[in-house]
Amino acid sequence: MNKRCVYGLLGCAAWLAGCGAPPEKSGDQSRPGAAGSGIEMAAVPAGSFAMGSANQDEPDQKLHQVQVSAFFIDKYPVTQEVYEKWMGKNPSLWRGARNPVEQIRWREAAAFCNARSRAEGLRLAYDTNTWACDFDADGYRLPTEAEYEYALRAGSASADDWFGNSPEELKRHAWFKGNSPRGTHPVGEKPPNNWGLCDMVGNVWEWCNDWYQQDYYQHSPVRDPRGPATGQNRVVRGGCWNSKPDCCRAAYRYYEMPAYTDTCFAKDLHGQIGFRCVKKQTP
Ligand SMILES: [Ca+2]
Repeated sequence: MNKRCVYGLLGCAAWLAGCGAPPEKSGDQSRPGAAGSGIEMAAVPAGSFAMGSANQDEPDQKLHQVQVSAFFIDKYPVTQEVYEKWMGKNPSLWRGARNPVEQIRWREAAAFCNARSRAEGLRLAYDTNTWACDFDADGYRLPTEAEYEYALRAGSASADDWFGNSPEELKRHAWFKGNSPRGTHPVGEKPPNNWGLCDMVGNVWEWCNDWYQQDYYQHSPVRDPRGPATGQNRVVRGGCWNSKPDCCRAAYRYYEMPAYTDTCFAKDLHGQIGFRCVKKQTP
């Protein structure tokens, strides 16, 4: 990854970008009828895809073939109303019930996954002492970096995003710096991708489960890569409301310290990292 998309103020990693989905009149991510806790999810089929970029200027994005097992993923980033309902607080800077929750640490996102699993009687994915992820558990967890890119691309062979790479299409499909100069937007305002997922590009960066390692793609397994065993930073993906177009590419890798809430010193550049959950599909 490179940090050229970052606005480094006072050494703080600044963030960027935006995207959206189908108008949801009821607007309630937790409405009855959705699976489990009422949060709408989509079924992502097993498959393989070309992960990364052919661009030689991106040394951490080496193009390689990856196989991904089937999983479920939230249709939207976790909203503020849902996070507050489950966790009893809302740390977000850009307030709005349907806006993505932001300004939460990686561990807080993992804790939300556990709370959701507990409420549904599922086996917790995260050990609350080590925060290691149990991929065999049927409970909720954060997506792997490979799952995120696979779900974002949604079967498209486009080198960039599922909607192609034109600036106009990016404006139509995502909230990013080009159309969202200040803050997040309610989830689902931009069109979904082919698998029904909204805001995968833009609006908020989204925490992934993986530790970030620049050369990980050089030696990662073909099947269900889960990131290096340890690291200092966790991967974030998809770009945010303050991102330049390059950071909104499906292959673009970014990262942050897991203890960081994204509240850096740069005023108006806060509130850029959110998350969504996945869970395994049991045969
Ligand atoms: Ca996003």
